[in-house]
Amino acid sequence: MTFVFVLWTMTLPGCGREISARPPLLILDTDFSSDADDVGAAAVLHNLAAQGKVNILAMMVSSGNPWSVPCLQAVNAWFGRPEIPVGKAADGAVQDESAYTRAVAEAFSRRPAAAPDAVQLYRRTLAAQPDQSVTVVSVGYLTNLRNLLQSKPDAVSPLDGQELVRRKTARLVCMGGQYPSGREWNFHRDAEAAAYVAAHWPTPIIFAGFELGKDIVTGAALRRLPENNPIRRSYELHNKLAGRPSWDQIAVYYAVMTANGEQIPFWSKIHGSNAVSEDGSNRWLNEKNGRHAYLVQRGDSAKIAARLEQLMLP
Ligand SMILES: [Ca+2]
Repeated sequence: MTFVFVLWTMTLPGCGREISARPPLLILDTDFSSDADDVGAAAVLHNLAAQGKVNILAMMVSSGNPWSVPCLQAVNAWFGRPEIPVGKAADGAVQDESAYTRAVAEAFSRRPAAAPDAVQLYRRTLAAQPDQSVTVVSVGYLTNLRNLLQSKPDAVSPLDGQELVRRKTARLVCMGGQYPSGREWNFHRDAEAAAYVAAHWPTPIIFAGFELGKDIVTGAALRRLPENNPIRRSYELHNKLAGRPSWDQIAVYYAVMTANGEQIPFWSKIHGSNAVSEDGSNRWLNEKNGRHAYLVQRGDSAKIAARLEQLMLP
């Protein structure tokens, strides 16, 4: 009890040093269906939370796959955080097949909780946080974030979505696009949403592109885990534990580490502006005062993969 009390007093607001002991606040927005790296990213996030490096406020699902939400809830419960609220996308979201969501949800979900609408959950969560405090990490479609930006004032906040995001978020870290130009899955599956968010998001966006994750292969080490582990099971169902690129884990890891002020040698930033077209393709504009940046790999691929894979294990 004493130990718990001391920890609590250290995190009470009041002076700068105590406030800095609070882990950064984060919301994860994931499609959690068509690929297994979302599951790997959730594992990385939970393990960083267990190290006290992040406070997971909420998670959102951007896919319309009916098993994505219960599957994500099952993963959260597995890591001992069943209380994390999970928001579901509005009708009309991208419909994805998944090799693992139903099987993992049915095997590991004891009691799926009701899922609120993602925009309502975003608004409620953001409105309750200090100004400029929340990092949003998107590793799926930008559907929910577009809907959030276009939301109207309501009972939880007199601010519209654009102003609420401007007030409460520190930045968006987004796995999407290809740099300096290309056409990538997360953008083209809901191209209108990707273009809208890139053009209207009012705080900085850091993009982690297709090229960043494709050679960072993780997942094979999960075969060392017991078979009744939902992360291992997801990768096994997805491609028999052959390993997958780590697009989503990179975005989560980068977001959490930099939110803690830690220098990571693996990537550097190129500043400018990301122009997303109606077909979901994107191209980089070298604008001096642009609000965007994309990440370029500087470190060794094997070292990055080893770091991320280690964070996918319990
Ligand atoms: Ca994803």
